[in-house]
Amino acid sequence: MTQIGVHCPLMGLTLRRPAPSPLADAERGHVDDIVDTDRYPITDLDSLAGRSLVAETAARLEKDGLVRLPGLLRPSAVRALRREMRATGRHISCETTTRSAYAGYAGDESLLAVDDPRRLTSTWTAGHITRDMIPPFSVAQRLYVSPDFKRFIAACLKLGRVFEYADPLAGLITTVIPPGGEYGWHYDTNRFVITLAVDEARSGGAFEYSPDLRSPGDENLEGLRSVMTGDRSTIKSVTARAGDLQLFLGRYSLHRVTRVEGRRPRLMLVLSYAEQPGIIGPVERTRQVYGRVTETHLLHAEQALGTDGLIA
Ligand SMILES: O=C(O)CCC(=O)C(=O)O
Repeated sequence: MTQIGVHCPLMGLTLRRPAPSPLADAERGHVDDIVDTDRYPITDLDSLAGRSLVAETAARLEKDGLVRLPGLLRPSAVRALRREMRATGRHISCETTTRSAYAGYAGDESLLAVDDPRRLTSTWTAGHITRDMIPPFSVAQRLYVSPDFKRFIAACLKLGRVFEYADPLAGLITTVIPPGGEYGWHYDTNRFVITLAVDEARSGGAFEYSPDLRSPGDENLEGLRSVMTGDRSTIKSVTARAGDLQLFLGRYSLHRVTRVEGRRPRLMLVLSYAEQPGIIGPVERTRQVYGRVTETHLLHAEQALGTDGLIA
């Protein structure tokens, strides 16, 4: 560990203490100490190795809807992240709910036929460490805001640029699935999501998905029914190890996390970026997912209303 000398004039001494950790910095934040840049040269995307990393990652993502980069995080960063998240995880509670596959189903469910697959639900038992609980010296914040990391993600998705969420809670969260818990079948509202495994389950806790079960203009409700009633013929399964990064196109592929076995919670860092800046989640959904909201959410909702209280 690097030490720095701090002169203490009262005692006439120079005290030694560890150099402060770098802080998250969206302008210059370097990540060479936390990302294995020898294996994954994300800080030098113009190099031959950088270009081939992006080309290969983008091609696998396009073909399979999912790509995993094993050991992207250096072991020392994995240990630090695990320590941080285990300590913060003590402040959250895990709730059990049953939900359909559609996080934002806008229609009136009671109008659906009794056997409509959109009524099918699965069980969720999980808690969330939200962005406001993660300190700026954490490996998680440093990676999330890093300009190099964002450039890498944008390049793999063939986007000009990606933006952090402006939402104080979402954008950067750790999903905590306790022993016996699971994350039910669902589609994401975002086109893509990035996950980084912090603590894997001793057994269970696999990520399962049915690639491209739906597509633009084709909801494939019969496919949804099959998967949610136990048909495994289209299912693929991956188990990430701590330090592995995964890019996943979750809007079209139904997915879930299977029951966590053993005594250790499964911790997964979820890094969400948007294609436009300024994204803030709606109040109702934020309350539903995280159990609370911030003033930013409330103000954002107020601003969407005219002064007469009607939708602008
Ligand atoms: O924890 C995971 O592996 C994936 C979580 C997930 O499905 C999601 O964030 O949409």
